[in-house]
Amino acid sequence: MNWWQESVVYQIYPRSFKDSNNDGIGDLQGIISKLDYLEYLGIDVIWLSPVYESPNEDNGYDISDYFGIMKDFGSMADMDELIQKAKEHGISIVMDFVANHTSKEHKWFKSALADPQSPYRSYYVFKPNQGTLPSDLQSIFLGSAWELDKNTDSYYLHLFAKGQPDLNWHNKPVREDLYEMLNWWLEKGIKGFRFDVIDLIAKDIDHGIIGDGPKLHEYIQEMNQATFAKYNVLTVGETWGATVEKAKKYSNLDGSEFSMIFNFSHILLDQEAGKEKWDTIPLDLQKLKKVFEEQQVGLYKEGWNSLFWNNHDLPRIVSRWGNDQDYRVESAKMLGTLLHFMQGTPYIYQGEELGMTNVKFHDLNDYRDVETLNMVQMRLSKGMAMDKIMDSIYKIGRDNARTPYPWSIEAFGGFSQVRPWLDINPNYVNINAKDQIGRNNSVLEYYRKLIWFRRRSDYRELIREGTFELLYPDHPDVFAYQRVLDTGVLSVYCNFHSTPVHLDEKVDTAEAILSNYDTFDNKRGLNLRPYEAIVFMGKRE
Ligand code: TEU
Ligand code: CA
Repeated sequence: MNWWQESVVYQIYPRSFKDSNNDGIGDLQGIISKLDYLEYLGIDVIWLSPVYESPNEDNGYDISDYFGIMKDFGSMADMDELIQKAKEHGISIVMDFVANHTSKEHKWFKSALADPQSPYRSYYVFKPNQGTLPSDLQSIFLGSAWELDKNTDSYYLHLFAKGQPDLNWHNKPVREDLYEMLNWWLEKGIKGFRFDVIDLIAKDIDHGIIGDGPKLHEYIQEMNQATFAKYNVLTVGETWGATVEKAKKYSNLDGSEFSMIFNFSHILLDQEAGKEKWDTIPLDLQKLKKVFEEQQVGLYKEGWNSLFWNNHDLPRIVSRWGNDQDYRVESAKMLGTLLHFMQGTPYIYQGEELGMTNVKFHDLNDYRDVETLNMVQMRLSKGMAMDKIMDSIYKIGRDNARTPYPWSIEAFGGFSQVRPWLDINPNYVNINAKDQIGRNNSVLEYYRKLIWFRRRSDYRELIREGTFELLYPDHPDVFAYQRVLDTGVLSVYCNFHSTPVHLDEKVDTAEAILSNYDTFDNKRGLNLRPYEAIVFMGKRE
């Protein structure tokens, strides 16, 4: 067994977690001050979104110095202190490795722009200006993926924002420099990396290949050997387009690539293939069941899953697929239950454990995300009405996930004493950590149980190793499954909707080990109330 197969990861978006010096921006000392809380929650790994030096065009996902800490967040001494103190709390730090692109402020890119003869020219993807754009390739953040540099009269490639020029991984010195950086951090005691958009690094623009370039796995294996293979660490690749077959390769149990990947196939089900993410469609529960079944069964003994509903790019799950009005607490717990009893390593995104919701700012000026602001410009220029645009931001915009963490009912949620860089969700007066810590039926205390089940309970082997069998595959409201091992069986029943459900099953409430309601309604069978989740031990008939 690998240690990370029994871990629960907690993702921190440092800008929004805790501000220690009251400048409105979360920082490393803020995180250090909350390590007791994280230990109480029971997680053992922090995935830290980027804290490197960055001009923040994309909030740290545009790195200008991989060996430095962003001043907003503190210093390298603070980072060393975080690594050390986290360790004392039994928590490992996994860093974010963003190397599909750098910032345009990185010294490599500056040198490439300043001098066409610079060796750093070939670190990036340039095309001479021949009067038109090199191609009609679009940036993932909308608009052309090519930007003209007037000085050298050439275009450079940026698959994301203009300030995020793409690196050319086909150039060996690029890879070697990046590996050096990885090793430097590993030597510091980092316990792993999350690899940002790793499926894009081997792009072959001249042949129209963006994702999954022919050399992708060669590079990942090379990087593995040159860096983290020597350490017992957790590595997770962010792969938007991974099928089960691809996932097997990326997370091969022989250790040749990553520990696991972030596979988005479940979370993209409310988006239409080939359409912009902003045009969402309703979730089809049958499809959701099918996708999870494919992953759970397909990767069994062949690879390893990560389990997630949220991250810093996704809207809050309780608003997305739960019910954040009448059943916020129930649906937050149900969604957590559904995920945490599957095989894989669960990831909790900050605030998910409180049942945090999406936010609605009425003034566009209160939004910060570059992706959102680009989209607004694009759609306005196409004549789309502002209220329709705002609706799509409310649904799927990334700032939903990025509002500051609500610690208490104090001003600004106790996140800071000044107005934060992005406003706090006004519902912090009802949804905050202080209110939920130690309160028996809070979402937070429920998440503590979920974590305990995986990490410390007698069920942990079953949760880690059991097979997955979907129950009621065609039921329109129920998502249920069994985990089976020769030592036992766990059955998880979730009502995914607000319609009460009756299942014709014998129920022995003595076998129930977890439920998101205080009482059972087991008259004449198994009755699931709105968003009810129950976990039984023992085989179901
Ligand atoms: O995200 C990859 C990515 O493709 C997303 O930008 C995605 O398309 C978008 O968020 C959907 O809304 C990673 C990081 O997680 C993200 O924060 C960065 O902006 C992006 O890479 C560029 O580094
Ligand atoms: Ca601060």
